[in-house]
Amino acid sequence: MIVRTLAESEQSDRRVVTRTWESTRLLLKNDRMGFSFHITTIYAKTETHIHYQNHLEAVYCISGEGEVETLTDGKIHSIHPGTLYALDRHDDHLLRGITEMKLACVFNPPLTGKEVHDENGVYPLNADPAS
Ligand code: 9YT
Repeated sequence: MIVRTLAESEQSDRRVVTRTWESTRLLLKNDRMGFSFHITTIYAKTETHIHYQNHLEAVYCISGEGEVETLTDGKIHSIHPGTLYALDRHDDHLLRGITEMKLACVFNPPLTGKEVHDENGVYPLNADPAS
C-alpha cells in the first residue's frame, strides 16, 4: 500500500512550480496505478493555455473560483468548489484562476513527474522514458 501526505510531498521533487500554477504529484507513473493524481494550485488572476493531446484529465475543484474557455466553441464554463470537468476530447482550452484555486487532478496515462507544458500547452506522452 502507498501512503503519502501532501505536506511531505510538497517538500520533495513531486512539487513542480510554474508562473501560473504549481502542482504536487502524489501518484505518478512509477507507482503503477494506471493514472497519476495531483493537487494543483492555480494562482489568482492567471490564464494558462492547456491542450493535453496525449492525455485525458479529470479536474475537481476543492476551493477557489475560476473558469475554463474551450477554444473550439468559445464556451466559458465557471468553476466553483464541487465542480468537476473532464477533458474527454483532449479539449484545447484556457484555464483562468479568478481567485486562487485548489484542484484535484487525475491523468490517464499517468504523468512521470517531469512534465511542464510546452509552448502549445501540451505534455509529451512520456517525459522520461526511463521511468
Ligand atoms: C488543471 C491543470 O491541468 N493544471 C495544470 C497542472 C496539472 N494539473 C499538473 O501537471 O499537475
